[in-house]
Parts: sequence; C-alpha cells; structure tokens
Amino acid sequence: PNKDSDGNIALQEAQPQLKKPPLYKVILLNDDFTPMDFVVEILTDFFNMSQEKATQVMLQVHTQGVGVCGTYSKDVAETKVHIVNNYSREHHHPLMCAMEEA
Ligand code: TYC
Repeated sequence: PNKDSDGNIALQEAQPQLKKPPLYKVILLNDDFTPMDFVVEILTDFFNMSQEKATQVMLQVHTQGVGVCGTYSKDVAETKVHIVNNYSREHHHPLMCAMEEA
C-alpha cells in the first residue's frame, strides 16, 4: 500500500480522469423588435429544431423573457452564440443570444 512521509496508508489512488468539463446552456433573450418568424428561423437553422419545437421555444422567450436553445460544451456554445449574434446583426435585428453554465 502507498504510504506518505508519516507512514499513513493512502486511502485513495489519484483520480485517473479529472472532473467532467462543464456544459453551457445557450439562451435567447426577448426584445420588442425581432420578428417572431426570424427567431423561429434561428432555432430551426442553427439549433436543429422542428418548426413546432422552435415555435414553442420562441413563444417561451417572448412570454417569459428567456429560453434555452440547447446545452453544449464550452467551445460549441461559444461558437453558436457568435454565429447567432452575427447573423442577427447582419439582418439588423437586436436579438441577443448568450450562454450560461448549465
Ligand atoms: N418579442 C418579439 C416580438 O414581439 C419576439 C421575440 C421572441 C424576440 C423571442 C426575441 O428571443 C426573442 N416580435
């Protein structure tokens, strides 16, 4: 058995695998100007939702102020946020996409 400098038996081996990396929720924020159809298009095109699911999530954001588009690794979440925000700006809509730790 492993013993430390005081001769105590080590109770635990070093963890071979470190903690799982955190996941991030990609979220949409409501605003008063972005057309509902545009938000639905974002959700179908960039988050692979059906028309029905996208409409449901869009209405959730519209009525509750925020909604979840999906949960991803940090890299994927960051990329999706940038793609959505750039696409919205290109179309002159103020739609805001963000991420938070799940
Ligand atoms: N509130 C917007 C409207 O009435 C629709 C909307 C929904 C905007 C979701 C942003 O993330 C959003 N046209």
